[in-house]
Amino acid sequence: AQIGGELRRALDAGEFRVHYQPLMDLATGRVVGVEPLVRWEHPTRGLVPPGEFVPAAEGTGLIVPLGRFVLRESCRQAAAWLAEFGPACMQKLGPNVSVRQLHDPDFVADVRAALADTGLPADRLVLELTESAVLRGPQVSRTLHELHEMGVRLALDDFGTGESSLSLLRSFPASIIKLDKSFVDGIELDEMGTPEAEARQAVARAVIQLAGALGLDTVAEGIENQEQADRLMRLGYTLGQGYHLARPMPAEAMTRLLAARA
Ligand code: G
Ligand code: G
Ligand code: MN
Ligand code: NA
Repeated sequence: AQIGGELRRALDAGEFRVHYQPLMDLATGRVVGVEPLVRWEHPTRGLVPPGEFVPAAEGTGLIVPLGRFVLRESCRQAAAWLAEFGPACMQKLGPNVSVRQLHDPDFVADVRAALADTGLPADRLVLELTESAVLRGPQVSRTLHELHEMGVRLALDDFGTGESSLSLLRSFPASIIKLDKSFVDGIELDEMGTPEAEARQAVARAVIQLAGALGLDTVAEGIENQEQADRLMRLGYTLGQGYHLARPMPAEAMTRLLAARA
């Protein structure tokens, strides 16, 4: 209960910041989009990572206004980058959306207003949803279809970790699959011939084949070294994200990266 009050106060006090991690073309290193990630600039604790407060914000419902803030701020920033650096570097703005936000009756209107007010074209926005968030019945399904009709795209985040990834894709209007980091970890170690590494590679291969068959784009997450990037490219992945490519960073640092790599 205490963190609930703290988060409300922090939101009113303007203590949340949006950092950005680039999505990159693995072959060229060019930026093709960004994932906004919220941070809490706490007056005494310093920069607090989302893992330490997003679950609490989801539990109390504060994720609804907090998510609205992240959406607006990142749409505004992406529109500015789009104007300055051109469409190739800002193909995807991928904010994370919690199930609580999808259940908020104002969510579709909030997205529409954020786009209208910032001038970001709808086709740049790719909402990142997890499988568990999407598997929540007719209300969520209607919301997703309304967003889809607006021209907003949807990405399935952490793909492969859910209960029913395959059947989900039949009913869900996704445009992008994000291969979960757990399948990228150790993917470069197949020369050792361990069953675990072979299984990860088999999943990564199956996901790219599935995406190809369904006409979806893929992004490989959590790439931490060049060997992983090389292996993923050999499997057919063209886009990636991870500490090896770039860590999440403040907007000003992202502007400098875009100036160099757009
Ligand atoms: O940076 P870190 O690994 O602590 O992030 C933990 C989790 O917080 C990740 O799963 C990420 O998707 C989530 N997260 C980061 N920013 C946001 C946000 O703006 N909204 C929501 N709902 N989740 C976020
Ligand atoms: O759940 P989601 O996929 O949105 O999680 C995004 C989180 O993953 C962010 O908090 C981001 O900081 C983190 N992340 C991004 N790239 C890497 C990476 O290469 N390694 C690790 N360990 N975490 C990463
Ligand atoms: Mn994400
Ligand atoms: Na992700």
